[in-house]
Amino acid sequence: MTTQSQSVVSLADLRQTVERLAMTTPVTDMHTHLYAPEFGDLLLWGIDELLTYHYLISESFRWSEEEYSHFWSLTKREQADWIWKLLFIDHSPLSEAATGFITILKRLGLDVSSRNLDDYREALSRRTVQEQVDTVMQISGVSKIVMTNDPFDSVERPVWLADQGKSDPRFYAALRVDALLNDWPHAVKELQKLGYDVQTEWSQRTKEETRRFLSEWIIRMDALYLAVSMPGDFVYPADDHRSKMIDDVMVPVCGERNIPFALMIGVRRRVNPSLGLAGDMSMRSDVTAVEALCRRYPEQKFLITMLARENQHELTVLARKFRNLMIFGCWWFLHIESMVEEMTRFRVELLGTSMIPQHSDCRVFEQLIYKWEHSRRIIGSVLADKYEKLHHSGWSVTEEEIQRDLDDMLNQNFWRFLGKEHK
Ligand code: HDL
Ligand code: ZN
Repeated sequence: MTTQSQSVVSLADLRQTVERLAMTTPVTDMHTHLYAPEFGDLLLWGIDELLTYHYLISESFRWSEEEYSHFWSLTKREQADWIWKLLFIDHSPLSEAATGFITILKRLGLDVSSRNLDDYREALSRRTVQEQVDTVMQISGVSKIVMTNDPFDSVERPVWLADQGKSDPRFYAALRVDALLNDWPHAVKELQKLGYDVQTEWSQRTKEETRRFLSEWIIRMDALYLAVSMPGDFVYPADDHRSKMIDDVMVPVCGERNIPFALMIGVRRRVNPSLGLAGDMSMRSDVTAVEALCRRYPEQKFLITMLARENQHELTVLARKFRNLMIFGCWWFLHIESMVEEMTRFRVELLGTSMIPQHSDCRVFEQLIYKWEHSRRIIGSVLADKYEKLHHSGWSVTEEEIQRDLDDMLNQNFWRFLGKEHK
């Protein structure tokens, strides 16, 4: 029952109320590649980092016969100048990532019409990193940021070992361990360097020591979840290393630590090695692997996102079957307006508000501004359609109910899934 203090929203006010709340509800961004300022140079920000985002690098090469090696020999500023000319001056910035850069300039109050890159650089050079972090989080409405944290990263590891990783309460850790699953020989060398008694052979000792590694780092980071990205050829169960690592190590440790296991499935790494990070591709994956995991481990919570558009509807239907499956985000090549619209609409139609519609995947701090503005607008528009349809059937909602639904999708579904509901 709606209480007296909660008046229903009229049809005339419904759309603008939903869209206002969608644009302003604070967000927990549950998967990013951002870092708290305590991580120093790992935190990327500013005009030249924004322009050399790997999405823009790959788009730029479509307009150029430039040797890849020559581009990589340029300074970051020279690379940014090259990308700016190709994607913004010689051709209109119509792609999601290019338009996003313009959205950032606008929302930072810069004179977009000047098209003067040095003016933009100069304006940001007057800010400190702390000021920029605070400004961007305020503009984007992102209140909590989950990082991607890799103990094998030699720059990041010392920050954690010096117990500096958790200084800023707005930033949370996710323990990312792709190599354990996808490059075990390399992982063995790294683990041995860190003092863990592991061998390539899958011995009892190796399992115990790998579990110890994960437990120690989950505790050190206070990691909210364990995360891996998986190639599209991931099958489960299988008589292979990945299934052994998942069954003998990762699921048991997540169970002991009571944290979700996040699998991001569908990448095909380095299809064009000359592009570096920009050279990865998506590929169709096997949703039955997720089904098998959710069924085999009903007490284990799984955060799942998949990279191929072709997998999205089936994954959403699967989420109807398993309450320990929380699907999240429009990942990477799906973080474009047409796919966010398509995926959000059928996710709401199949799951209501019991899913996490978006994460940003940001690598450069100011990207929060466009990735969330563009997504909020679409999420708001989809929800407004659905509330209007309800209204025409006689079910009117209050502003508090709309706010609750948005807070569920943009915050509480994540924290509740972790067993850490935030009020
Ligand atoms: O593996 C991942 O987490 C992906 O998000 C990659 O980092 C990818 O390069 C990316 O930045 N996507 O947005
Ligand atoms: Zn990512």
